[in-house]
Amino acid sequence: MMKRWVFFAAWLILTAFLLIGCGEQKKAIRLGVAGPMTGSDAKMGSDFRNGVSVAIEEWNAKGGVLGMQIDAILADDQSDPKQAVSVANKLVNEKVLGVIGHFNSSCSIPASDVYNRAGLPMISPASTNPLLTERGYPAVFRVCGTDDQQGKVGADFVTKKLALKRVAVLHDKTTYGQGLADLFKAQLGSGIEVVYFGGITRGDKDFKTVLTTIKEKKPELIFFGGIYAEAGLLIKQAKELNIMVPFMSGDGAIDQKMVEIAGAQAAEGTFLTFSPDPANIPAAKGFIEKYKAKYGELGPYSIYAYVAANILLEAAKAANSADGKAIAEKLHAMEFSTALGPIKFNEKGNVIQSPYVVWTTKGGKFAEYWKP
Ligand code: ABU
Repeated sequence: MMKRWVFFAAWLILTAFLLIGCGEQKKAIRLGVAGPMTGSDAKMGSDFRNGVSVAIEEWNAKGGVLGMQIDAILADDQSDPKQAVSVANKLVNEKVLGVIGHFNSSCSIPASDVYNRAGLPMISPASTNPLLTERGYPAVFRVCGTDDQQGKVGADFVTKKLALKRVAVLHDKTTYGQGLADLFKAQLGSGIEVVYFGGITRGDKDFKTVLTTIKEKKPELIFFGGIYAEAGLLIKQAKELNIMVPFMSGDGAIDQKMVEIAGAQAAEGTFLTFSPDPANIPAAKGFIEKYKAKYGELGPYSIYAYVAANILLEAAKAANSADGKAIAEKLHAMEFSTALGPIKFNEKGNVIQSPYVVWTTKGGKFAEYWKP
């Protein structure tokens, strides 16, 4: 009889443990991390994943948010707008707290239609096309700047600092790449002739035909609106064709992968517009050390993904709610103390301050070069 009671008590204890365990599992809060986890932009997706992981680890060590531990759900949009809409619908169905993503503006814009309909907050670490925040969606935010801002800094650099007269402008026909090329061109000084303006196709590997056409136009600089993979190939092939003028691009190309693809020698002296170096921001020090110890060198948007995740979680904590509308209201109302310094959003969901500078490649690395 006694034996049976001991067995029964042990069963009760085990069941209680299992129930508590299951309860805890069910209670995890999930954060969507959306971007290109595969494909030619996958480095940016992995930078997002790593940046958000550091934020989640820190929050979980402090007890999570809203009394629950936090998990990331990765959503691979493959840099494809249709896939972005598909994964956005999945994240909505998964009832995530919000989404950190996407990377490509051509993905963030259609995905934001889905999140907006569901009232789900989205913070893009990296999508810079102005349209993302131009449609009055109350829960759509970005922690990066916009292409009208970086296009102006690029154009001012070419006009005032380099004082050039002949420029070729290329783009990758995407929302971001063509948008940035248009905004760069539109803001060049009136004395500058754009001797070539045209697009390449993403995924192509041989750009020698277009580069030969550009060479014949005798530009003093080639500007490219696009991402690091094509930028690297263009730089490499331009040098192979003996085109010795500087190459310039934007935030989509400022990644070590671009240097790897081009080769450090060919990439030397490339100009890139991007935000100032976070290594000079005291508040970024802790994150940078932690990230490097775990994942190696930061990508351009690693810290932006970390900051976006922290901001979303801070807003949920302040709202004391997982409701998207309540979180979005806090996102609009609060000023956030972040690793990039204080961040406040304007009524559109853009950061109020987002300075751009010109960087250059030197010895295979990136260094700040010019401030407007
Ligand atoms: N802003 C860099 C590239 C990502 C995008 O806006 O498409």
